[in-house]
Amino acid sequence: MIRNELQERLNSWAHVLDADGDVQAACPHDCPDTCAMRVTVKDGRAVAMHGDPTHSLTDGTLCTKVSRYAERTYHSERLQTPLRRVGNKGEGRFVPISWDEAITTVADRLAEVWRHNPEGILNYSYAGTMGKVQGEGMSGRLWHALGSSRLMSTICAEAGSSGMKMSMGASVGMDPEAIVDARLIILWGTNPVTSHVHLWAKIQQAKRAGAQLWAIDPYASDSAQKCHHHIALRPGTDAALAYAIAHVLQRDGQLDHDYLARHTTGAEAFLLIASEWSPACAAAYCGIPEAQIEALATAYAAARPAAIRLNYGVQRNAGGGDAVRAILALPALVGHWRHPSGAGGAALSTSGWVPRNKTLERPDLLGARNPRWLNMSTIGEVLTRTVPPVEALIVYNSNPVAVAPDSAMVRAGFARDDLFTVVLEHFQTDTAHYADIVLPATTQLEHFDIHSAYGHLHVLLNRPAVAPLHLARSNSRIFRELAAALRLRLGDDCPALHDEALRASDVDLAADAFDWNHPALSGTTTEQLLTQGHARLAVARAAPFAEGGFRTDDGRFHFTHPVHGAPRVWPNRESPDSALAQTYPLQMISPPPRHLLNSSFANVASLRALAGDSHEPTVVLHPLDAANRQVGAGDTAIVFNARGQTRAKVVISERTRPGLAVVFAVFWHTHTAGGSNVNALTSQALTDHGEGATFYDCLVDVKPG
Ligand SMILES: Nc1nc2c(c(=O)[nH]1)N[C@H]1C(S)=C(S)[C@@H](COP(=O)(O)OP(=O)(O)OC[C@H]3O[C@@H](n4cnc5c(=O)[nH]c(N)nc54)[C@H](O)[C@@H]3O)O[C@H]1N2
Ligand SMILES: Nc1nc2c(c(=O)[nH]1)N[C@H]1C(S)=C(S)[C@@H](COP(=O)(O)OP(=O)(O)OC[C@H]3O[C@@H](n4cnc5c(=O)[nH]c(N)nc54)[C@H](O)[C@@H]3O)O[C@H]1N2
Ligand SMILES: [Mo]
Repeated sequence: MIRNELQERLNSWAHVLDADGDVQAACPHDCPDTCAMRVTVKDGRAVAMHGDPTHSLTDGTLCTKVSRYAERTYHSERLQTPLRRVGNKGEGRFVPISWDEAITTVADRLAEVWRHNPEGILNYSYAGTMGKVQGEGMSGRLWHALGSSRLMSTICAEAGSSGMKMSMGASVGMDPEAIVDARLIILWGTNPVTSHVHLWAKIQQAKRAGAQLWAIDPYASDSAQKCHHHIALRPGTDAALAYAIAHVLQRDGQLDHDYLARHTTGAEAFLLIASEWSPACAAAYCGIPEAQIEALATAYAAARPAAIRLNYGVQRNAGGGDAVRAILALPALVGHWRHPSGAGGAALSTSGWVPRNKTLERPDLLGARNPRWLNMSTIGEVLTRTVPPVEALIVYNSNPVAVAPDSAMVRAGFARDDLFTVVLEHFQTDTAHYADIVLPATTQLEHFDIHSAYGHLHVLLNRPAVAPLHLARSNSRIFRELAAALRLRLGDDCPALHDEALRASDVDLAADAFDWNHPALSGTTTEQLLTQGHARLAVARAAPFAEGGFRTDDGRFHFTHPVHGAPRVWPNRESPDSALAQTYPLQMISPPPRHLLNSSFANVASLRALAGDSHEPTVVLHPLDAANRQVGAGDTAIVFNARGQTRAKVVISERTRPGLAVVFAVFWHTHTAGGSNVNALTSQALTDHGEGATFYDCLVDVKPG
């Protein structure tokens, strides 16, 4: 489609508000499912949200959280006006100011910092919305024009995506929806009942048709409890388990030698290591029965097609990237990718299938400048130790004070008096408490956007259903206005600020989000997107790698890497075998509860009223560990280590292993008794690949509170 027509058609999407009736929208949240939604509007007010029945994965239903999105939008605590801090940082005392004063204050300060050190400016943003327009569309252009410090977006998925890139060349794999046809499904470090319930519906469909379900998870998660088999390994030992499965496949003559020879490289080196990981050896290391490894390997070789759904829970520890590489090796060893249904292989992220336009954020505006990179997973260290220091921080689409590891250091950084902090938000979050200026942002019901997904192969549009509430402005508008204000102040010294890219409308940004000439967005796909608001990319569902064709340079699956060799079995940084375990003997993981979305929704009363892990912070302990510490069910306990502590209500259950504490996350600090959530305990250590966060690599102890 020619660009003018595309823009015109997108324009009609962005600007028509149905007075009464249903408005087509997309769920903005950081979840693999990215649902197509319908918003019922009455008298200019959104009154109900529904899943779109025409979208194959959404299939007419929304999760419990997002069906409350209108409650969140019309929440009495929504930020209404720009605010200026009058109290101490972190205290939460602010006064309302006008937008003029807010933009002037922010632009003056950014210009002042820029004049002596452009790298003194840093953005902190993640996937509060996954939309291309309200995400980094306009903001990315501004940071590139200014040449400010660049943020490494590592807090969630970078270890796994690096591992996937090393093995397969990109974040590609099975179409997750193809899983309905699998005969055996392994849920490896993922809890879809909680974290992407629409895929769970497809898995259930496969189960009803006779598929055998296995969960590999240290905790008997809601999903693991619904599987036929559950392997409750010690956290961070997945690579050893994968090697032991490979050991059995090799020993029992189950390798697909033809596939290995034609479509892979490095199998010999991988299999040599596997030969050392006998089931007995791995069983001892992983803390599981040897018979489970034998049974899983045998079933995995026999079932056709067999699918592995691995997700990010598996890679939040020291060896996360190599664990993903070792797991991805399994379908290549037995040729599961060959199955014509497309239900054989592995699915982590689908983002590599999306024909993204890599110039949306206009990195070319940097010219010859090469600003430093700073890692969001170590924001505590970045703000307290980096030289020259970060002097201005602009936070949007994220709540780092609550979600980043090692809260004490994060808070010390945000509390710096010489740091100027701006927070664009819906609510007065833990992070907004530390802002100098708070700017009220629109929600997905109030702005336009375009989306792709990381757990399915569709693209979606989001039409604003209602006008912005109060004085809220969209991220894209705020960054456009800031760019204009900075152009006035710095234009002659920073020519990139004059670029047209900084005047782009939301529709221009949407038109720049994808490569519309790519075959995956063929004419009919784009037409469908523009008429029904969502469309499946024209990517073959069936067996993308049956004949190789991986995204690596040579099209082969890579068992080894030229620099890093074969995947290693890394001990956790905070391993139960380490000296630290003498003082803090429990391993702690902090996965998501069902009705919160990272730290979003933590302030929605009707969700918090539901019983269970989203009601209040809890710590799940094995009966033996609880008895040893004299804590009883329902007591408040203190979970602690050298970095800090948090209070949580004790749940005693055999759903966890002896030696493993499970604390569901992420509640706001301000909602937690004692004022510190679980990230007071987590560390800023990084993963083997991708410099990702290691939230689930953490030793603690528990005492009565
Ligand atoms: N309801 C809800 N949904 C969400 C989110 C949310 O907060 N709430 N967050 C969204 C985001 S940002 C993401 S990244 C995804 C995350 O969703 P998933 O990728 O499913 O990952 P997690 O929920 O982090 O962890 C899944 C499981 O991994 C297990 N696990 C922990 N450590 C290990 C280990 O070492 N090995 C193995 N095998 N398993 C381990 C945990 O016990 C947990 O049950 O979910 C998204 N969806
Ligand atoms: N202990 C522990 N910590 C974790 C995790 C864990 O499993 N355990 N999970 C980690 C993972 S996987 C992730 S991805 C991170 C997620 O961490 P974040 O990306 O920070 O996600 P949220 O906590 O949901 O915060 C998103 C914020 O963006 C705001 N927001 C939403 N839409 C908009 C918008 O359009 N404009 C503006 N300006 N703001 C908006 C929301 O109000 C919300 O406060 O947390 C990590 N932290
Ligand atoms: Mo995430």
